[in-house]
Amino acid sequence: MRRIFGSLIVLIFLLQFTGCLDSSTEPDPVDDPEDNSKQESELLTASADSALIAMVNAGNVGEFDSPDDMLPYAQDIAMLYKDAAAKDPSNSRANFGAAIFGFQSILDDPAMVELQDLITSMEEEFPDGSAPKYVNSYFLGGLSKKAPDDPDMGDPLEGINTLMLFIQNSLSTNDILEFIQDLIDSALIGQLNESISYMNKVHADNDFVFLITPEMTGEIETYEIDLGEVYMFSAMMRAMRANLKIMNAYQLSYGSIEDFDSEALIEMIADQDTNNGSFLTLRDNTTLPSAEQDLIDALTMIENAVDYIKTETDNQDNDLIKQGDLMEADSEISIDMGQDEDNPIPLMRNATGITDLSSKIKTLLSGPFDVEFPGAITVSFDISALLDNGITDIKSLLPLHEWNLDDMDDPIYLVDSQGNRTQMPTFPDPTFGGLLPGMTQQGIEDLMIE
Ligand SMILES: [Ca+2]
Ligand SMILES: [Ca+2]
Repeated sequence: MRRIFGSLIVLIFLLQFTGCLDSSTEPDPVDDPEDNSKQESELLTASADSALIAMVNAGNVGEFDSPDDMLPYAQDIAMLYKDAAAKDPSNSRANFGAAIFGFQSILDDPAMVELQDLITSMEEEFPDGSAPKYVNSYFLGGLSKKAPDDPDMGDPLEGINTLMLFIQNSLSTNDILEFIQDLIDSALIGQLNESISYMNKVHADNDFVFLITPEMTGEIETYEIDLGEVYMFSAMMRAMRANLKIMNAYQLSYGSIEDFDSEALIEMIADQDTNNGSFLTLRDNTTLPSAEQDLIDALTMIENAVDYIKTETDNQDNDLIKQGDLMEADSEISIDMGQDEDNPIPLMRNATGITDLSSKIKTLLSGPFDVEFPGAITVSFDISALLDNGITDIKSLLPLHEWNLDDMDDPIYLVDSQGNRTQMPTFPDPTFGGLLPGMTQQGIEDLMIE
């Protein structure tokens, strides 16, 4: 998780370049209250810009030993941009700064603080050679400084058990998976909601420009960010939010952990399965459809970026994304996909460039499409059915089966529709909630044989 915090900070650091001093719009001295707000907004924006330069300079002189040292700066910068955006919602520079620097507030989310504390306490709690070292090293790789090359790492199951109990007793909820899902909702998706809403306001300003000055980078060049890059940021944010929503759409919690071992896990899953538990059920009816919309919107943002950049008339030397970059990408796509007659998805063949590729992916997301399998079998897929809540309980898709918990060596077996043991899985819903429209049990068997 530290690595994720680190990446976020690095992202913030990279995006800091977007906040150079570019106070091209001097506030006009007027006494209209609305203009006063505009003026205050401009002043706050200028303060945020200065704070940004201060942060970069502090970093440049080696003041930051760790990303945490940057946080106070980032907090100030975010607050100033947000205040400026609140004073004047049409201040696109303030909205842009608030969208980018708002991400630091993820670290202030109470659940995130709790998780950071947990990780810190974990590293202190388990000395080298303890059983959870195995878990630390392999399952949480990167979190732990302990090396995974110690031959005596202990029994992995014992390690998991100890670690799970430790986590359970350390968190405010004793269910780590529920905790993580809530954390993703509140901290990550919550912040993306906020940043996307700030960024939407920037889109309205067709003349939006940020210059990344040498003062910001210590380099000789000046770089320019305009709506072309802004649309790309917006696309990335929507794609990230869609991924998080999809990850978080189903209930992953299967209950709290009394004594975590493989038998207990199997018993819990069997209990969830036979008693219609909430494990792997849809958490609500809005998340997946809104993820689908985010994906489509992300593609639209990419198309907007391409449209904007292609019609730019200014000198492209200083642009982060240049017209030439897009032409190169277009020609690579048309060469690659033009030669790709073996692509199993006929719809995806012969894309002519970024915009065409984007529109093809939108089609994939919006309804059924064919996929060709060996043996001249064509199967229809419909991702949109899943994103339209086609599956409310993933457990209900499992092939017909019986639990046999008296024999933990063989606790589950497949049955056919008559209840007899079988090797060939029998699917209660061969369409998998509409993902495979028109699919039949026979169709699946044909595919498995092929
Ligand atoms: Ca330019
Ligand atoms: Ca540009």
